[in-house]
Amino acid sequence: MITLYSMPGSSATAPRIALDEAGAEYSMIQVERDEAGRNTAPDGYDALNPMGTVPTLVDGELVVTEAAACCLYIAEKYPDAALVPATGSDDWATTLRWLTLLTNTAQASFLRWYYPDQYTTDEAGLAPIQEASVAELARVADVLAAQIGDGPFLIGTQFTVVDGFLAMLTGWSGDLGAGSRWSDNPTLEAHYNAVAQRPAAGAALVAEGFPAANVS
Ligand SMILES: N[C@@H](CCC(=O)N[C@@H](CS)C(=O)NCC(=O)O)C(=O)O
Repeated sequence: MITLYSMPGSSATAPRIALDEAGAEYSMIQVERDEAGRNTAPDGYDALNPMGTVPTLVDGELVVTEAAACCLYIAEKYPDAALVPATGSDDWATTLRWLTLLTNTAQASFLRWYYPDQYTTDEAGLAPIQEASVAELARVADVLAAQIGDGPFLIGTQFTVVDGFLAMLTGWSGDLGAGSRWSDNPTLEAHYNAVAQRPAAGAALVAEGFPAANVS
């Protein structure tokens, strides 16, 4: 059975949505934080995930880290759930395109906003790093909204693991405050609601501390 190592509302949300959409049986182990905000991972966790971050997915002997990789692994393991388009199709390539943008540009930018101290040793540099992240995230939001168009999902009417990933990031963007929230964009708000209205994905989002559909 699969085990997902997680922290509430973390990058593990995207693979959790994928597991729930697939109807997979799995267990979750929470990686806690100490008073200083650092992970206090269970013994042996660093051997599973040398970066010390969440998520980590363990399936028998297999260990998968990186939220995007976990999502793709789940999609391939549960083909009946159709959580990615057929391998090699145009939609599959497009799905990889947006998942890659979400993880290596958007998610990375959010992590710089959340943890600016990991990107500079200069106290005065913290605020500028966050400001640059907010600006980059605004650009990405516009690009994503243009891709979604009438949607409701990133590649039209098929829900994929990338939509769960995007809903997670839209949930995070609430922390950026009014004016910078991705849900301030009507297209991204409609996208979030379309994901949150799905019984499995919606329940996972709420369980991770994100808003239910149509909560403003
Ligand atoms: N690229 C990694 C990023 C993982 C990551 O940075 N996760 C955060 C939580 S969202 C984390 O575990 N941070 C370490 C900490 O909070 O101590 C992934 O996608 O899995």
